[in-house]
Amino acid sequence: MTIVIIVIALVVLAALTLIVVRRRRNSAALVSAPRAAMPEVLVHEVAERPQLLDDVPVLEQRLGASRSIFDRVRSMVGAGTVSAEQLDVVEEVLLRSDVGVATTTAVLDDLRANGAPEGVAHAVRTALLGAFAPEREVTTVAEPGRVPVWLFVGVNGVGKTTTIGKLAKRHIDQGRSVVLAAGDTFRAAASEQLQQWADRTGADIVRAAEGADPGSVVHDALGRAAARGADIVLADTAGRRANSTNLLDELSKIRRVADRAPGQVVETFMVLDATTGQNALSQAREFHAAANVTGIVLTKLDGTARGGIVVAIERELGIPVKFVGVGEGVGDLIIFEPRAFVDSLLDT
Ligand SMILES: Nc1nc2c(ncn2[C@@H]2O[C@H](COP(=O)(O)OP(=O)(O)OP(=O)(O)O)[C@@H](O)[C@H]2O)c(=O)[nH]1
Ligand SMILES: [Mg+2]
Repeated sequence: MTIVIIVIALVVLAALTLIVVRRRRNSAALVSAPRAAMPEVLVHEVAERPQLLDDVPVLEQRLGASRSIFDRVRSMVGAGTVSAEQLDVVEEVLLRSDVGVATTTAVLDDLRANGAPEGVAHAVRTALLGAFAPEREVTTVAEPGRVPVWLFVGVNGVGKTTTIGKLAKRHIDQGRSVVLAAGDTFRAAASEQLQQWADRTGADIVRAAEGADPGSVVHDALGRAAARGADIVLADTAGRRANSTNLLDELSKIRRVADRAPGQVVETFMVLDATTGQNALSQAREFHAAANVTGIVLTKLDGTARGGIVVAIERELGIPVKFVGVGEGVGDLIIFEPRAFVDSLLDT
């Protein structure tokens, strides 16, 4: 009898031990479960990062010819007094880069007077930075009850319509509803091109037949935007020669219409093609007079452009560059920041 009791007790003990051991294993498995899952999460993140970098253009990688023009300044060694040969190289590089004579002279004067305590590239970088206005704002709000309008002007082929497409995407990504006004009624293909951007970005669009009055298209777009409570109207205009008085008068008229309630023009962007160099400056002067430009969009900085034109525009016209185009894709637009721009040319 005693033996039977001992055997039963041993069996119960063995069973209890087994249960406890199993429980421990299970709880160990629970604790280690998240650890086991972590590598998957990490792999996922690592896989996505390169894509993100592809999507967000990095100015330095997109500057094309602009950065290589500054190679000889970036590679200058030594600090302190700047030699005559170094001054010659800086002068040649700055003129080639399109910063213009006024800025080049100012930078050379600065180097002669103050030397380059932290190296020539650093001194040129600081001098160029001084050409830019310290602040630049992009306005997206109008007076209460009015719809903000961004108007885009410029000569043929500079990138107005493409820039509008890129900006529509940006506004929509930021939660704004957008109405595009196809104010380029010169060619049927122009409003078709804007329609494609509307389809691609999910923006609303108002367009009219070829030859229609551009002012009335803008007027209709404002009506639609007001009725739908849209957040912003982006108005395209036909490319026009900067020296044609009639075309510039027409532009002033479009601007007046766009600025009448329920609309309010909060930004007039002059779009300039960076590859046209100093020509862009003379265009800018003509348009500024007709359209009261509030900001520049400088496109095609990714190609053969010599980026110094950005500096010349700001210094000689006093109009801030607000966006730069660095490619044909919808994401290829960068909010312009002088420091990042100058760094991308001159940082070693
Ligand atoms: N590489 C490059 N190409 C650009 C950029 N912006 C525009 N383009 C190209 O430039 C060409 C002209 O662009 P559009 O947007 O049609 O120019 P537009 O000013 O509207 O031209 P018009 O309506 O004829 O006056 C197109 O092939 C665009 O893809 C840019 O930042 N970089
Ligand atoms: Mg166009």
